[in-house]
Amino acid sequence: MRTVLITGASSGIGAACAQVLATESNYRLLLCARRADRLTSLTNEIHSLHPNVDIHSFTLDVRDNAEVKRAIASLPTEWQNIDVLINNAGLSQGLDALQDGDTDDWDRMIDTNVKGLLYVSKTVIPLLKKSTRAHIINIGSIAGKEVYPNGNVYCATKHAVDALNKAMRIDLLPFGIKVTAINPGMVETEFSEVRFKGDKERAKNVYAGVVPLSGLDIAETIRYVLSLPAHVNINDLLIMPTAQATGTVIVRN
Ligand code: NDP
Ligand code: 8X3
Repeated sequence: MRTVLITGASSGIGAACAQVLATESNYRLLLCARRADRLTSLTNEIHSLHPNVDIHSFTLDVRDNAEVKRAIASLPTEWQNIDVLINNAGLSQGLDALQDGDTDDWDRMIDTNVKGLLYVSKTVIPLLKKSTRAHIINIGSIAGKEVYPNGNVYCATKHAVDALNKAMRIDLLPFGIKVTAINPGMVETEFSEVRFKGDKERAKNVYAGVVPLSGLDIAETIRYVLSLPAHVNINDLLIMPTAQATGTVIVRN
């Protein structure tokens, strides 16, 4: 049995990871995000399909280092044996040229995507070191592989995730902890609604005329990555909708 901690489990890719891993008999799920009501309904939904899956959820804002430390330290003893960390919590805010950007948006992205990922990793690594099948999955992005117009700070945060993934792979090697980056292209989740601050019409247009990836597509990939034998690790994986070649080269019907 492996215990998986998923950050940002209340929506999109994180919630899909919980749903997919719940279909296997060898995972216990530790789910966190800021929205408690979402975590409760996800837990109920999973339990209605898979009543035997062990789930523990807790609220967490990954930007708050003290809260991260407190939340992990106060997990019930039986949930302290974490084997897998999925660093998924993240967001984009705005899509403006750098010179027009909102510095509060920059802070939110850097604090969540970079500093939050670091705080959670630093706190959980001592627990992972005790596991014989430890694995960190970092959710990067195509935005961590290239820069697209107006993507500036979001792209910078995902380039940082790319660098941190490589750094973890090196620094955690002596402990046998696997480290994998999953870098998706366009995935239809609440991501664009968050980026455009609730403008549903603008968010919907991002996916107009294409079949984007779904959270489940990414979760199925993660299920595969986690299922590989102990001696095999996927370091870095770029996964795109068939209709998308790069961040901006997209064929729309
Ligand atoms: P969603 O907006 O659907 O989900 C984002 C999740 O992150 C939510 O569960 C949210 O929970 C959580 N989150 C945001 N801020 C915080 C915080 N401060 N503390 C804790 N949790 C937080 O988007 P996605 O599922 O698409 O995004 C998941 C990851 O995938 C992100 O890292 C994103 O950058 C990345 N990604 C997304 C792509 C896409 O096209 N959708 C493509 C490539 C990468 P809550 O609000 O309840 O805290
Ligand atoms: C999310 C995908 O293309 O908006 O990381 O950067 S994109």
